[in-house]
Amino acid sequence: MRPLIRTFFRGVRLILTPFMLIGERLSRPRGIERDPADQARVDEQTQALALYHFPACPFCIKARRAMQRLSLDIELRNAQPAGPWREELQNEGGRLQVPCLRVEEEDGSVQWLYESDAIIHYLHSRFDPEQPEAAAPDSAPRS
Ligand SMILES: N[C@@H](CCC(=O)N[C@@H](CS)C(=O)NCC(=O)O)C(=O)O
Repeated sequence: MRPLIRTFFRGVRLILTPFMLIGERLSRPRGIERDPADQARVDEQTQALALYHFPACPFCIKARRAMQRLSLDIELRNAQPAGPWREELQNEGGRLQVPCLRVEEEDGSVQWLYESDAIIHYLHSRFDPEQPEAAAPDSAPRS
């Protein structure tokens, strides 16, 4: 019975994927504009970040939209197909759930931040020029 249910949901996801991706593209928010020096500084900082995601996961779309709104160039790592990103997320992050933001700190340590709301909160607290002193995210990154 379980394989049948899994196949059913996989089929539903397969059918919905193109619609969700088209919807995301059509409703892409306008990113904030920074002066070039500020944007370069932000781009340098976001090199230490990577978002593990599934293309058609609604929680991932929410996180990607926040990145677009904040004009953040964060590497996307598709954890859907069996492959290195999926394994890395499971083994190093601790669970196979997306979205998950990998944060490499200046001292080389790595934090794995799960939960779309916590990720969005973290990105705003770090990169939203209108919210520079926002409180820490509810779900702290896991080392
Ligand atoms: N509360 C979580 C929900 C995330 C979630 O349910 N993600 C699903 C994909 S949409 C997932 O990772 N499922 C694991 C799997 O499909 O293997 C959030 O807001 O980030």
